[in-house]
Amino acid sequence: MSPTPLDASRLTFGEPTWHVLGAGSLGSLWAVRLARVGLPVRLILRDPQRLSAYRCAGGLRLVEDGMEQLYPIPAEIPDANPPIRRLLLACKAYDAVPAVEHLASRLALGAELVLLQNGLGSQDAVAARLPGCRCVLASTTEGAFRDGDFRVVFAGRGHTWLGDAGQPPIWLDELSAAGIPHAWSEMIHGRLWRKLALNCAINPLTVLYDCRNGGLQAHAGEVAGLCTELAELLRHCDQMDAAEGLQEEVERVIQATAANYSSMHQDVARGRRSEIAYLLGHACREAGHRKLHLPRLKELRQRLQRHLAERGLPLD
Ligand code: NAD
Ligand code: KPL
Repeated sequence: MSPTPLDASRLTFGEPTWHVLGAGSLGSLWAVRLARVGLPVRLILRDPQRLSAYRCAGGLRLVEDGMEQLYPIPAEIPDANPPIRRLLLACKAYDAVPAVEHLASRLALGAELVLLQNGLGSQDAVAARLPGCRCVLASTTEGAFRDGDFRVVFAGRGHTWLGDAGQPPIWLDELSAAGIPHAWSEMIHGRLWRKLALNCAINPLTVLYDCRNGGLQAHAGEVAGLCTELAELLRHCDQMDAAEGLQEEVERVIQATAANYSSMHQDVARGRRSEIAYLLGHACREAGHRKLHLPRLKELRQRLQRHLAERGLPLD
């Protein structure tokens, strides 16, 4: 979808700025698309060193359809002064709570946050720390990666589902104007659970077998066993729709992404922390709370943790 320049007459005076925390892959992708249709955007970078590196770089570079463009979006550090009314939290799940704790004093009462984290667990932890704010959950199939400092490649067109228990927010119009394909979902938890289950069935095995997603076709029985247990967990978590046809979708995703390395495989191969605690860890904790016996999932988590420990990576 190509972006539509925003009709400035639709912007009311004092339209909240989109603060974007995390100038990584998805944060940059969102910041650029919002800024280039004239919406107010400010990046929040980790510290003064990152801010000065950003200023030296002259802005964010986005590579889209093979073309690179520079976007000099204003940036600041978390300790800056202006209050925040709208925040896109675009960091990894394990960074979400420390990031909002650092910003808490700047968040206006009733501030709205979009939580872009994969998996489950970080969203509730963030919301619990910000009782006066609205936390909208997001699940996306868009793909982007960093191939340099403040340089991001838009690698895969996709869709983002957003939702919470309330009514759709008015700023969805701004996402449309910015060409960010999205839909409001009253079943956002179901979507996040389904994605979590897909990630649990695929990502850890690609790490353990050191293979691309397609390599799991040689381990179809193991994948099927995991899907049986994941579907049982989803049903016990009242996610009937998310449990439906899980194994078939996992097989389809393995086939459709056969040439790709999963995100967890990429993290581990680069010696980076994985989001295991919010994927397999969350699944195992929820099974434990419900006293469910899911031996394959439990064993998979133990194998993955041993593998991470051998490489000196965090187990959670
Ligand atoms: P990323 O690592 O590329 O970017 C995260 C950025 O947040 C980094 O630049 C990091 O320095 C920054 N950050 C962390 N804590 C911060 C803080 N306190 N203050 C300022 N900056 C801080 O991560 P990503 O790939 O954009 O992923 C974000 C989330 O989206 C993850 O949960 C990921 O699983 C999910 N996701 C990513 C993709 C993708 O294609 N990249 C697709 C689907 C889902
Ligand atoms: O979401 C993915 C990931 O790698 O995290 C899948 C769908 C498994 C594709 O690799």
